[in-house]
Amino acid sequence: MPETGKFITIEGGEGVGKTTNIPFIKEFLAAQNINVVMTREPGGTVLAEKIRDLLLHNPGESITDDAELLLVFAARSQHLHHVIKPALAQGRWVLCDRFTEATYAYQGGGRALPVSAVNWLENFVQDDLRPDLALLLDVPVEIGMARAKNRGGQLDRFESERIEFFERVRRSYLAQAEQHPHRIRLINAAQPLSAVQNDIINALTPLLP
Ligand code: T5A
Repeated sequence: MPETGKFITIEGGEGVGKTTNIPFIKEFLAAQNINVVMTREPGGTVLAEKIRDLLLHNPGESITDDAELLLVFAARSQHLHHVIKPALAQGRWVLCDRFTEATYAYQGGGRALPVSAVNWLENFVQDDLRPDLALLLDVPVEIGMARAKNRGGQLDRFESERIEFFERVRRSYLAQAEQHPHRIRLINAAQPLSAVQNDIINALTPLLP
């Protein structure tokens, strides 16, 4: 039986630099001879990508907060079953752009749904599977929003929320990092990119074989 792979996630509010840093992480791990499966949430399978599309773009009717939470976990169940668990079982590492910490932040914090509901669904869908390491990129909300807007393109359903929503998202992320310091690493993403990437390497190094 191969050793189980490591499950790494990258988290943070809008425009913190997740997309920018994912190729860097992949290259860093490849240089250590670690073969990484890259994926994202919501998404990662055919059905989960369809759910992502419903969540990020207006599906023609308003989505209730409860339906949003359940759709996120429906997509996650597919993703875990078809992609994440098989890869980990083969000893491969998985690098996922967002995971359940985002649900605590966006649905629990942003939408103010009961954290107990998120927690129940997390246990139901994931059993005891949790990321080995969540890299939490943090910047003040105004900086992240400005970066996301400067990048151009249309804002999606979440990006169109008010600033208070993103303040609640950020508070939830910071509270999670305080609660789970052993598996959520807080990284100051307002630093120059080279300093952010140095912090990412320092967080990943203890997991290397
Ligand atoms: N969602 C997701 C939920 O509500 N619940 C859930 O459970 C899950 C899993 C998905 C949406 O779904 C929601 C949350 C999200 O709203 P997404 O695909 O993850 O969305 O995309 P976004 O969060 O919208 O990510 P963005 O693409 O907006 O931001 P990134 O990827 O964090 O930022 P990035 O890398 O594109 O960088 C933005 C700009 O900043 C620059 C970059 O060059 C780029 O121009 N930049 C820096 N500039 C200066 N200094 C640095 N250190 C920089 N780093 C990056």
